Amino acid sequence: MKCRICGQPASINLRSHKTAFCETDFLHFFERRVRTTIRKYRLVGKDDRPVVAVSGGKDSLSLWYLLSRMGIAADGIYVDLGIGDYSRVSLEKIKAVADRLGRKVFIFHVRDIFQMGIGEVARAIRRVPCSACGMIKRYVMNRVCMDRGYNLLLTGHNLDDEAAALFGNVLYWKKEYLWRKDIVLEEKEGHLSRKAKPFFLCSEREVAAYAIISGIDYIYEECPFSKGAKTLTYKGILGRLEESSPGTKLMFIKGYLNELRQMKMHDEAAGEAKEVIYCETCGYPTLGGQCGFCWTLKKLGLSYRVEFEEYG
Ligand code: Q46
Ligand code: ZN
Repeated sequence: MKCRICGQPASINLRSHKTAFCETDFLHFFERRVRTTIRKYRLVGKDDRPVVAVSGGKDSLSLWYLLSRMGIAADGIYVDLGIGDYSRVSLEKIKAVADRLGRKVFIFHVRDIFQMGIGEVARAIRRVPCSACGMIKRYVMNRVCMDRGYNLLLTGHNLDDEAAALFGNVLYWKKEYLWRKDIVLEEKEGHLSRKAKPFFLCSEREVAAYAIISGIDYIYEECPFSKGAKTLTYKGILGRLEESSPGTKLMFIKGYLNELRQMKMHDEAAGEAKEVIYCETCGYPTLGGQCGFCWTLKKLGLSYRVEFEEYG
């Protein structure tokens, strides 16, 4: 197979786009697509002060690197979950990219604040690790935005992540989550910062190829708590569908975005604003009383404290 642009032997075959590229032309193709997505959905404006949620994996580190190549200067934020070597190696990879880009990274150490790792925190509050982790990460990321003057949080979620999550929400008709996902979430929805996902329409395989070709050293291991996660099963099912009908995942997600746009326009026209309640301890949006973060600290007998190590 030959590269569509230069005719040299192709290194990556993109069946969902019915095309193939050599390494150099793939990089241009990928960056152009992300740039188009950012413009089309107005993910980053010239007055924005963005921060990237980095995990040490290919998605977030690639995003951080690509933004820098586009001239979008963004610092990073990492939540160190205190999971042994996994967290330690992740942080090493993040610091290497921070050095390469000349950017700063804020590091929140779960063990410093909660005096235990995420697995033990989850057990203490009787939640599964991923649920405790999600709650703490969301809180900490918003805190960095509020305290350090960032107005936009960018994450590396890719097409496969979003398609798997949507598939799960549709399969079990989780209406409370179904229409919450979006490529960009405005702050008026109860979020303290805008949130955007520039890789929403890029597959995991494309992002991995971009990372490898760009020489980004990322952590290959998955978080040990991801083992047995349902989203991995959904990814497998969608992967098989994609194999027999290339482009299915992209159609699924684009169709969802179109439906969502129409619903949001309808809601705005009907003036259906939802009331937001704020945590009585820290002021974070919550369902009532204390937010999950403050409640967890209280449950563990700890006082409210949020601190970050700053690197770079
Ligand atoms: S949620 Fe769960 Fe991930 Fe947190 S505990 Fe690990 S697998 S890192 S995206
Ligand atoms: Zn709170």
